[in-house]
Amino acid sequence: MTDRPDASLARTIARRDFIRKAASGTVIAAMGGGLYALSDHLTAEAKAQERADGRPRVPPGQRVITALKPMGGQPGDPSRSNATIKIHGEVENPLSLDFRELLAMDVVDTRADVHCVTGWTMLDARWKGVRVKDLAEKAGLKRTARHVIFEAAHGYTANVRLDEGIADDVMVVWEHDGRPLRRPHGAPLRALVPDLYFWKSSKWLTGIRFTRRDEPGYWETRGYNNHADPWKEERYA
Ligand SMILES: Nc1nc2c(c(=O)[nH]1)N[C@H]1C(S)=C(S)[C@@H](COP(=O)(O)O)O[C@H]1N2
Ligand SMILES: [Mo]
Repeated sequence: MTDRPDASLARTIARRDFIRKAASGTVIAAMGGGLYALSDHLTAEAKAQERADGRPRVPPGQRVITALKPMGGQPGDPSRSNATIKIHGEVENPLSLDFRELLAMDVVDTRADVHCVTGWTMLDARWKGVRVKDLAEKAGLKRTARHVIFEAAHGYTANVRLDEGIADDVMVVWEHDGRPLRRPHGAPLRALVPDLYFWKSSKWLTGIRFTRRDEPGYWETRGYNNHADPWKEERYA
């Protein structure tokens, strides 16, 4: 095996994998340019589960996928040493934190399910990072703040209502499943807003801006729902 199989070998491997997964009751779907494995077994199993908040584990219209898929976007600089994240807007003390300063905060290692609007759900993904709530507190969030804008490289933004943006499980993360985020998944830093469709989780995160007024972001101004609650299937505007 070489590190970089050529395209035909990659196709052969993908095909073998396809046959193996098909035989085991798992289907592969092509979406967003890539192949990925949807598991009917896992979907059925998880559909019977309930979350602590009483909602079903799998939101309506979703199927369970076995590994996080890179869904694209325009990457920023992946290096940790160049990374800074601005906490600004409706705060008393705007901050610009580098990677070391993030590591010095209360670092959380947790699990969260994520739900992509294209129909896949990834269960139990592991994430390491800091809570947005803690960042907001450190910067001195003003009472005038009503919305959170997750700002990313090349002008990508995603808007989240303040109460949902500073919920306990909303984070800035740099590790997924025990490894540094890979570049397609937003290295070095991405937002994680697990209970809204995954487009709200800006990759290549550069800032968190608190605002008085709502500011629909990249997908929200392109036909997608402003709120994006997977349990209400708020997919489109
Ligand atoms: N900066 C940035 N962040 C982004 C996007 C993007 O295009 N640019 N795409 C979003 C969408 S539509 C999804 S589904 C998730 C996908 O994350 P993943 O590629 O790690 O699966 O990232 C979100 N974050
Ligand atoms: Mo997406």
